[in-house]
Amino acid sequence: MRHELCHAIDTLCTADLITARNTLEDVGTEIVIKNSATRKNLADSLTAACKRLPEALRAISEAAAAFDSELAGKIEKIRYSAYTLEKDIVTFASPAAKFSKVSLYVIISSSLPADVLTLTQKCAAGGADCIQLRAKGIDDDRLYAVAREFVDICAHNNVLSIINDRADIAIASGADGVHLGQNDLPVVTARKLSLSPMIIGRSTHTLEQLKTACDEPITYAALGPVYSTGTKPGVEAVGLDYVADAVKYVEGKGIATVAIGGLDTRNIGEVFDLGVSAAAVCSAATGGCDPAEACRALKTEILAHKKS
Ligand code: 3NM
Repeated sequence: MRHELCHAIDTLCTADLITARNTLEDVGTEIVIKNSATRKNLADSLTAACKRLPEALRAISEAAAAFDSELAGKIEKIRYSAYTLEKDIVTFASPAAKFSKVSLYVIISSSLPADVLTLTQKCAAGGADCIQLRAKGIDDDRLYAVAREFVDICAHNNVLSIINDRADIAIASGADGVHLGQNDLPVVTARKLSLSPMIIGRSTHTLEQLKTACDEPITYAALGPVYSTGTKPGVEAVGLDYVADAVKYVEGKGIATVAIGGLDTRNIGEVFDLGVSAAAVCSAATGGCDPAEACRALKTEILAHKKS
């Protein structure tokens, strides 16, 4: 945008602009607006800068309109890009904004790099909004290598990438976030490790756990297993009642809810009817011979039930 702006104003004579300056008699230099320069944090500074940019561009285009309508038009175009730039920056900086687009969250539960990468590609093609790499019992060097490729594929397909359990691998591989189980790192500690804001999800199986999780800086709470599932054997199902109670509890807290466990095309609509933000699915998405088609079918069902 800076280059576009420089190019657009090439036709103006810089010497004329500088000699037209009158800082000494500028009435504006004496004005002090209370609290105008108070910024509590960098986010405040960003907001102020993002507001000032379009204002400045508007002033330039209004002035240019008096003598060069083509130049005014070019500046207006740059002003519109400034609004999109602000949106992109805020979205990037806010894990919640990023995660708000997620409805189909696929878990790839495999330690075989070839499987992980082809499944990632297929699920992304089928409409997964977010994919989690759940590779247990694999050495760190191999996990890191597969995580990097996994993150790359997700990024190319505009899909969010999450690493299960391991905040260190998530940060090192540049993933969008980490999913932490009840016995993993505290959320605050994981946040401290990361220089940029990351998505952090926490597993919860009871209202007690959910209440604790909501006091931590999480992006989403996973609620499950809704139904008993072979992917997590021996864990008692929490059922739809927990999902309903959890959705109510989380309301207004700015935290997303992700139903998980035993979900497939026949029952995935039920959790969306209760108001969850997303559903996480492993076997129903990746267990058959056509994961892309399975994801498409799940997504169709979700869109028929998801509340806006
Ligand atoms: N976590 P599927 S349930 C990995 O309740 C996982 O925290 C759960 O796989 C939890 O879609 C679950 O095949 C398994 O049932 C999800």
